[in-house]
Order: sequence, then C-alpha cells, then structure tokens
Amino acid sequence: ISSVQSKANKYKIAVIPGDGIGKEVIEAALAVLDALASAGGSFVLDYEHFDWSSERFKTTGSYMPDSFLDVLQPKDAIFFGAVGDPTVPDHISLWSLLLPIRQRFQQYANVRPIRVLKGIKSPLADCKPGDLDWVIVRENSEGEYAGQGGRTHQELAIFSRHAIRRIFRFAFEVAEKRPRKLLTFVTKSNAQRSGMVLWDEVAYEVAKEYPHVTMDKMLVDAMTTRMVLRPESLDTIVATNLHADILSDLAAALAGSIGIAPTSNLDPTRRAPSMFEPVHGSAPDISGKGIANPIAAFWTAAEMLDWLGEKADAKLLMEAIESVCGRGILTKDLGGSANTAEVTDAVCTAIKE
Ligand code: GGG
Repeated sequence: ISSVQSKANKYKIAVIPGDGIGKEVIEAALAVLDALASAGGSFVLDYEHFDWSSERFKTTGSYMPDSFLDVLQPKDAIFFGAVGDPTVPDHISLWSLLLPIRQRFQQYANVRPIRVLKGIKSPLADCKPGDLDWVIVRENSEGEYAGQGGRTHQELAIFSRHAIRRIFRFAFEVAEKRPRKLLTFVTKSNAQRSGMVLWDEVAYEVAKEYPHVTMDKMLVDAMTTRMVLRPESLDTIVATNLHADILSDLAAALAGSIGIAPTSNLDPTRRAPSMFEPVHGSAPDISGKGIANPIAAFWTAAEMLDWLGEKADAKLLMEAIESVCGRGILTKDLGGSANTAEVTDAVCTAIKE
C-alpha cells in the first residue's frame, strides 16, 4: 500500500456540502471517489470538511467565517454541494456563500458541459446520441450578478471589456479543442444597448485571434428555441452570467434532468483554487428522502479530477456512470426507481469491474 500511495498525486480538497440534497450527493460522490482511488487510481484526496451552510447561519449568524479566502486559498480544489433553505431568502443564502467564493477567487469561467448520457432519454423526440453535446461557458464574475445598485438606484449589470475579453478567449479555447470548432455567442444587444453592445463588439475582436473557430451570434430568446428545435446545430456556447444560468438549466432538462448536470467554476490562471458543484440546488422538496440523483455530483467529481490533471481516472469515472445509466439504474427524475444509495453502489461496483 505504501508504494502505491507514494506514487499517487495528493490533492487538498475543501468539501462544502452546504444545504439540503447537497449533503446527500456530496457524501455519495466522496464514496465514488474513494472507490476510484482504491481501485488503483493515481490520486489521493486529502479532505477538509466545512459546515458552511444555512444551518450554520441560523445558529451563528454567518454562513462562513470572514477568513474564508485564507482558509480556502491553500486548497487544490473546492467540492461544493448546494445552497438554499426555505427559511432564508434565496438572495441572502446565495450572496453569503456561493457567490462570494466564485467572485472573490475570480473563478471567472463557469463551465457546464452537457450531453445525453448512455441510457438516459432526452425529452426531445428525435434526439439521437451525439445530437446534444454542448459546453456552456458562463461569464462568472460580473454582468447581471455584479451585485451593484439597489432599489433606489436600479440594479446594475456591469460589463467590462477586460472580463468580456477573458471569457471569450476562454470560450474560444474550449471550442478550438472540440472537433466541430464552433462557438455560438449569446446576446441581447438589440434591447440592452450598453453592456451587451460592448459584449458583441469584444466578441468580434477576440474572434480575429481564433481563425479556425466558426462563431455565430444568437439573441438569448431565439437561442432557447434553437436549443429545442436544432440541438445538433450547437457545440460550444458562451453567454453572460444570467443568460448562461438560465440556458444551462434548459440544457440539463433537454439532456434528461437537472439531476445530471455538472459545473466547474474555474480560475484559469490557477492562482486560486477552482470550485466544482452540481448545477442543481438544495431541492428542499426531496431533501432527506434519500432519492436525490447523485449523477450531477459524480460528473462534477470527474470534472474536478480532470482539472487536477487526473484525466485517466476522470474518464474511468464517466465510463462507470454511463455503464450504470446504460443498465437502467436511474433515479426517479430520469424515469427510474433507484434511490441515491443504489445508484452510488452501482457506480462504485462499475469502477471496480
Ligand atoms: N449547486 C449549486 C447551487 O446550490 N446553486 C444554487 C443557485 O441558486 N445557484 C445560482 C447560480 O448558480 O447562479
């Protein structure tokens, strides 16, 4: 064992399960990561668990300590569950935990890959395997989530040339590495005549640096219909903080369920730790019942391993997930009858096969 461990790459991971089903799916994902590590994985994860959550807020008055940046900075990654509690206004919970981490660490690229996994049925009637295989790149540092303004001085969206340029460069680089080399940028510059016009302007400027990528432009409203009616015409998508948040929920539903979709909040400069979380929230309606779909957390764990450089293990985990889905071991949101523990056990077994 010691010779295996001495060859393994060690990573310090901050685990923040948060609220509701976040706690259930993160526990399930840690079991799957343990199975992967003990099945010959080339990594060792050194976890530190944090109780930062709505429960903590209700007992101590804060979601996390003021020193959260110093506490998290030495970590290689942050593995996050969900935030949201029926007794706390959503803007308080979101702005007390998730958004400060994303913004203060400048995790400016929120990456949401989505595709129809083996064994999962898209609600789109004629959707063949491979027709829906997208990466949504969400600007994660400003835009409609800038947190500026207020009720007397209207809520402001902030778009800076610097942040637009860096998210477009990131999105072009994602698109360039994918076979179709196609980037669709989403806008609403017909109605939002300041920030969104700058967004378009910078898109065309950055496009000149990537002559091998084909770029097209879609108004966000028309984009929703294109996603439903012509999913095969899309590949990599870049959009603002709010637009991409909405479009990625639609994308997840079209790929079967919000219960499968992963997110990476990346600081591409790697100066700060990046944060990995399922797209879904805390789902208080099903929390505590043991029926949450853990696939989003598993896929998120695979994205985290990939970012850490453990590409072979990330691939193995995705194969195990698809083998389990392919055998019809699915939770209720996907039309199955398995619970969280059954899906988790099946993925752990598939890893060892
Ligand atoms: N697992 C992510 C989570 O808890 N999300 C809650 C949420 O409302 N997020 C909004 C956002 O990502 O902008």
